Amino acid sequence: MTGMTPRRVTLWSALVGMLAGLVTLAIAEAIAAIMVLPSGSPLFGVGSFVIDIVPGWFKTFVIAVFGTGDKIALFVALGILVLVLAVGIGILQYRRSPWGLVALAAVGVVAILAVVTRAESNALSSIPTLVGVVGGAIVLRIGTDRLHRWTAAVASGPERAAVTRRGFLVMFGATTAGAVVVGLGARAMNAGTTAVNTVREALKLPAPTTPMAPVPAGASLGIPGITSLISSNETFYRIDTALQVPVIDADTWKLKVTGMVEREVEISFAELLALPLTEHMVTLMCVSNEVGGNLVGNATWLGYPIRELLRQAGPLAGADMVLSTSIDGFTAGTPLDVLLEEDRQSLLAVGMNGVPLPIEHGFPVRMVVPGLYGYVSATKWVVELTVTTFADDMGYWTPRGWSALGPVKTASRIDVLRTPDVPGGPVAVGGVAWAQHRGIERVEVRIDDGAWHEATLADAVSTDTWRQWVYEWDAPSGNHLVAVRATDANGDTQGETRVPPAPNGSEGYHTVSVTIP
Ligand SMILES: Nc1nc2c(c(=O)[nH]1)N[C@H]1C(S)=C(S)[C@@H](COP(=O)(O)O)O[C@H]1N2
Ligand SMILES: [Mo]
Repeated sequence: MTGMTPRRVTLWSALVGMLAGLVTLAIAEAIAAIMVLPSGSPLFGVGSFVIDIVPGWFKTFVIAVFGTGDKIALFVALGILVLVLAVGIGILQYRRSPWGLVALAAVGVVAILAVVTRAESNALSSIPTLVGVVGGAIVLRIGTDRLHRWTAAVASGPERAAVTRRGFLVMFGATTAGAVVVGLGARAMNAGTTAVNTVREALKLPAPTTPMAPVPAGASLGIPGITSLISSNETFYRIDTALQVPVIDADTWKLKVTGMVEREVEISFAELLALPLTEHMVTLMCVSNEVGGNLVGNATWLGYPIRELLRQAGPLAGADMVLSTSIDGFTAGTPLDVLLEEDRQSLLAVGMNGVPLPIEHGFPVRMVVPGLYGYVSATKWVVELTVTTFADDMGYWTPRGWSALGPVKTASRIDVLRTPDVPGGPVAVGGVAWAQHRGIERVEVRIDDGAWHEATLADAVSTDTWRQWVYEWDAPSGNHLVAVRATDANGDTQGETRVPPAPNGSEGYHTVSVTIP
């Protein structure tokens, strides 16, 4: 059956268009799922765009006709629209290449406009549709070319026709199967994320029983360019091993305290929220941060002291580590004595900067321990605390070349070096410095090979947060090297010798070169 009637060719070109549409949507859904960005889904974006622009009387009419099935009716209508467009694009590309591609791009632009104008969208929301359209265009192009090859080969005899036919059908079948599997899987994930996000957004966190002391007005220097005291949840750095961020239903979440304990403890999310919660500002940091890097952020956390939960379980003598486990299998090993310290606010956090933890930062519950790098303490999506020993257990990163213990090293960073508005005027050099749980006592700046000059420090919020600093420099013209170093409250100055992040944190002075006109 290698003969090709014009009708059959049109049918196949329409099917190629449908496949291109399917691939576009499948890729877009998959990328939205990987980015934990359900608002990036073109189906969702266009659907919600239609709901917004449809006139009120029409909405009333649709609801009157379809009742609670109104959303389904919308998606059926959208599905028909996509189908018609895809068929048209496929036929167009076959008959008038490259106009099918142009039409696909135009549809893509409209979909992206719909997506990025949604209230839930952010700067990255256009990416899934964009990449999806590129993928769809490639399939449209290749599929149409193979179809041309097949139809052209029909004239060269049955053998050649059979080969080209197989080439087309294999490509078509394999791509269809892949797109269906990826698309359905990703759509299910996005739907799940949307559902959890809806619950998350509706969640009202209780007020802290132990609020933190008011932040001193002098904790921010108000100098443009210096990292703001509090990192927003949107810009807070994110580090994890999760290819697909765990999306946890808070209603079914449970935390177990097990291992070397007198009695196992289990707690639900509702029970956790009902406990007296503590609010505390902590600068969290990644051990992988290079000197001058930005894998560090500061937030106000709301949570229940881990020490209280551990006390309830009653750690047995001989235990010296708590292995916290994430729902995705990641683990961190934290010294038991650190978690039990009375004056260290190690929290099972539920809130970040006044809202429930964002999904990618550990919703519904994560750990935050002041003074330790994230990889040994800050387990997101935490579901189990096992009281154990360093001799018996290891956190995820320890067998991978990172130290079992991870106290944060004192560090300082230059964020801004603002040249004067008038030539010869002072230059503001500023940034942040941190030595979590010890506190920053002094920050100094060195120009070229000169002496160290003490910078002005912003007021400290506590020893657990970074401090802004600024130094006014009467800069002579020319090229200069500006270096910064910090000293913690124990009087220990950060090391000058450069040390890479592995195995237990980078060291060295952050140095910036500048040309003063
Ligand atoms: N479940 C889980 N929790 C995790 C990690 C991870 O890979 N998986 N990474 C840790 C590391 S290395 C760091 S630095 C912090 C980062 O937290 P953030 O992404 O909220 O900034 O999370 C920690 N918690
Ligand atoms: Mo990290």
